[in-house]
Formats: sequence, structure tokens, C-alpha cells
Amino acid sequence: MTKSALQIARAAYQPKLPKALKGAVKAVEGAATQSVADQEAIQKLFPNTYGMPLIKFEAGEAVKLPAMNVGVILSGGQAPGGHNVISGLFDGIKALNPDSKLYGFILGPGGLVDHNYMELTSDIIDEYRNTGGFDIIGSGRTKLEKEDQFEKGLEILKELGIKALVIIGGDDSNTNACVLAEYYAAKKAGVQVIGCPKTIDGDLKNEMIETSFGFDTACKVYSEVIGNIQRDCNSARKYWHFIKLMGRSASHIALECALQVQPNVCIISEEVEAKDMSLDDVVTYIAQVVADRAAQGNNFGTVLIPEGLVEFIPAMKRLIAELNDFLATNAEEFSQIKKSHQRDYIIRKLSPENSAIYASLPEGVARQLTLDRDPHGNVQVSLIETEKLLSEMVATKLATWKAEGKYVGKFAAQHHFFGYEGRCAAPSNYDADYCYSLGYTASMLIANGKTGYMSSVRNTTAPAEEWIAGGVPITMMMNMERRHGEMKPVIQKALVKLDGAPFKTFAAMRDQWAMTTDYVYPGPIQYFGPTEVCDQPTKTLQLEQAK
Ligand code: FBP
Repeated sequence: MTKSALQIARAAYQPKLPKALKGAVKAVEGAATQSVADQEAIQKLFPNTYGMPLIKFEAGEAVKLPAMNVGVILSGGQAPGGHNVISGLFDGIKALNPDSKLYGFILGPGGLVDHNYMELTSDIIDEYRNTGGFDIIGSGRTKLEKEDQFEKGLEILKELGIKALVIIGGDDSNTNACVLAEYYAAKKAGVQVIGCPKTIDGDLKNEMIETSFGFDTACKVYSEVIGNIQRDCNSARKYWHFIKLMGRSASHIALECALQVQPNVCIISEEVEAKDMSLDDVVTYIAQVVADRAAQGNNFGTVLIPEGLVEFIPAMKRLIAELNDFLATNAEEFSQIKKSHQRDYIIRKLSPENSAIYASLPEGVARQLTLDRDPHGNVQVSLIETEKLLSEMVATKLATWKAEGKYVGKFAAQHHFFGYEGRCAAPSNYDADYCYSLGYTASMLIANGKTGYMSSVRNTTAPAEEWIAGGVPITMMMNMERRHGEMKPVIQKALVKLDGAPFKTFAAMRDQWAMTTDYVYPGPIQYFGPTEVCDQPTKTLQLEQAK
């Protein structure tokens, strides 16, 4: 395998560990826990894994432990640092007993069900230390939720003598990890299940989980390129750049990038919903900033848009729901309509409110809403080109204002979508250290016989020495939510809090950033050099943790 110079130099990096994990550890149990909501219902569903205490690791006496076999799964979207979770886990189980073995299940949870696995030896692990990506064993989105899958999994776990399974995933994968832990505990199957908090989206966090891994690196990569665009934009002074950012429903990525680069506009979906803003309200807000800047002779700027925005505009949500229902029941008739007549057909069939909104959408977006559907027949909102939708609607509004004499400028737009380019970047020092510690902590939870826990590393805005490693019962993060028409126990998704410090900081500055062209250019992630350049956590985390 040919390697870049950076990859070779980076392979030698030794991730930092919290002080307590540097030698033998003991698990200190805290108080019993409760789920964040719906305690009675969750307790009933998880009789064996509910209410367990928080765990904190402290320096302890060395004990000789028998060798243990452990399995690991990467689940869902890639996030920088996954390989370091695995190398931390590997080093942890080897430190406990050099004869311990680690097995990786191939291409996500499906590998467990299909008995597709490989042993991860030290040669393999060494190839992947401090690298981005999930390619060591691959990832997948198979949901582990049915009993026959749990049973198929148990067959191979027994065959390989695996004592514990570590599932590295987002909120849904960790919810499923907990269901699996409960199932194996109830059966006394002798297999522990531990989760690790992964997702660039940043929406798996709570009191005990400060951040999901990958968020730090992904936001730094996006902020680097947005910064570059802003410099280009401020050099040519002729384009408005509409930049959509990945992140699914939550706007954490857009908000963090805004805090890093100080754009002219950043839309936060959670605020749009809270203020019950219409699509026209969002468009008017952006157009007003464009017009105000134009009045000062500045016909350029940047607009950050979170991927999930459309789902947070209540009127769009209603339109999409009606379209989903209508097209599900009239699929046959719709397929017979000539392409050039489909738009008019939909306009005639929808309720007056939704019909008016649909008619106001640019042609391309209107088509996307009727064409791109997922296997459940729903519109795939992540495929909607919101950046083009907004810029086209802003252009139309500005044309009207121009005719009315309210706007005197030029408007030319460029469009970007940043997502995949940040998901597999080489992990920042923060993610490299955090992930390695999460993996190492998982090995200690296993050694202490724990199941149904998520690996937790806290106090991460302090130097790594002072980080606090332990475990949090996954049931503690759960509540009941309606999913596909049924009430289900799920880990509560963390959306942007409008009363939280990151949003409040942004909101206090955005009017100034809109007008003054106060761009920040963060530059590329640095791995070697002064600590203030290489080791800064995200602004979100720094603001959230500021005492
Ligand atoms: P996870 O929630 O599994 O971590 O995935 C995150 C994500 O990158 C989202 O931001 C994005 O909407 C989605 O994955 C894209 O999914 P896919 O990789 O299947 O295209």
C-alpha cells in the first residue's frame, strides 16, 4: 500500500490517554441512574440493564485477567477516528492479557448476522492507527433490531468465544446495542455489549457524553474549505456562495462552522422551527442581507445551510407529508403522466395550502420532491438541493425588489455541498486522542463485566491527562418516541439548544457578521506544531463546557 508522507509520519503518533487509564484501573460505581424520560416504560423494557450506576475509572491495583475475545462493529456513516477507537480497544485488551483477541465484523452489523468477520492482528491495526475512514473492516447501515438477527449473531459470537461486542455507532446503533445487551443479559448468553458514540453530526451528546467522535475533525475540514471560499469570495467580490453542510436533522455542524468562519448568513433549522418560519421567511431573511450588503457596494457573501433545513420548516413538512401519502396511493396514475405535465398534475391534486407552496418552488426542487424516494416511499430530504432552492428563491425575490426600486445590486450565486469530504479525513489530534481513549475505556468496561454501557470520556476541553474515563448506562439516555407509528425506546437525539451558549454566541454576532465581512480563515487541520494550533477542541465544546 503506497502511503503519503503525512500518513507515514502520523502512524508514529501516540494518542494521549487520561491519567487514570495509563496503568491498572479500578471501576468506581456512582449513583444508580434513571432514563431521561419515560422511566417506567424504559425500565419495563430493560429489566436487566435499567438503573445501573455510572462508572468512573481510577488508578487501581494490577490484577491478572484471563485472555478475552472481543468483537467490534462499525455502524452507519463514517466519522474520523473510528480506526483509533479500534486501536485503543485492541491495545486495551492486549494490556489486560496479551493473548486476548479482537475480531472485526465486516461491513457493519450485517457482518455479525452473516458471520462475516476477520481477526484484527497487530500488523493490521498498525496499518490503520491515526488514519481516517472505516476501511479497516468497513461499515454498514443494517439495523440490528430483530430477535433472529440477535440469535444469528450469538451463534458466531459463541463459535469465536467472544465475551463482548463493541458497537461503534450513532444514536440508533447505540439504541440497538442496548436492546442487544438486554436480550443477551436476559438470556444469560454470556456476551456483553458496549457502545461508543460516533457521528460527525454531533447529535449524540448529553450530560455524560460531551461529544460524538468525528464532529471535531469534520467541522474543521468544512471550516477550512468554507474559509478558503470566503477568501476567494472576498477577493473577486462577485459571488454569493450558498453552502449546504451535512448533519442530518441537527444543525450542530452548520453552527460550529459558523462560529469558526463568521459567515454573512447561517440558517439554524432548530430556530426556523421554533419561530415557525415559512420558506418565504427564510428567503426574505437571506435576501435582506444580500440587499443590505449591496447597498454598501458588497455584492458577495456566504450563506451556510444545514442539510435538514427543509424538514424544519413546518409548511414544507406538511407538504412533504401530503406528497408522501398522495404518491404512495396514486403511484400508478402518477407514473402515466407525461414528465412535462407532472408539476401541474401535482398542483391540481394537493390541498390548497400545499398546492400553493409546491407551485412556488423552483422547477428542479419540485421535481426532486416527487422523484427521489427512499425504500419506504418517503422523499429523501437529504437529496434536496436546498442550497439551489434558496439561492433561486432569493434571486426571484431580489428581482421583485429591484423592480420596486428596493434593491440595487448584482446577484450571482455559486453552490456547494460539503459532507463526504469531511467524514474520512485523518482525525485531528482531538479526535485521535478522544477515540483512542473511548476504545481503551471500552476494553476496561468489558474487563469489569459491564454490559449495556456506552464508553464515556469527559472533561475533554482540559489536557488529556485530566480527562475522565468511565461508562454510562445507555438506558440513561433513552426516552420513548413514535417511530413508524409505534412507540419505541430510543436515545434522545440532541438538537441545537437555542438557550445554549454556542447558539447564543452566534446569535449575538450574526448581524455584525452579516454586514462587516469579518471572515475567519481557519486553514487546514494541523497535526504537528504549537498546541493552540493543533489541539483546540470545537468552539461548540469550548462554549458548552465553559464554567
Ligand atoms: P450517521 O448518523 O450514521 O453517523 O451518518 C451521518 C451522515 O454523514 C449524515 O450527516 C448524512 O445525512 C448521512 O450520514 C449520509 O448517509 P449515507 O452515507 O448513507 O449517504
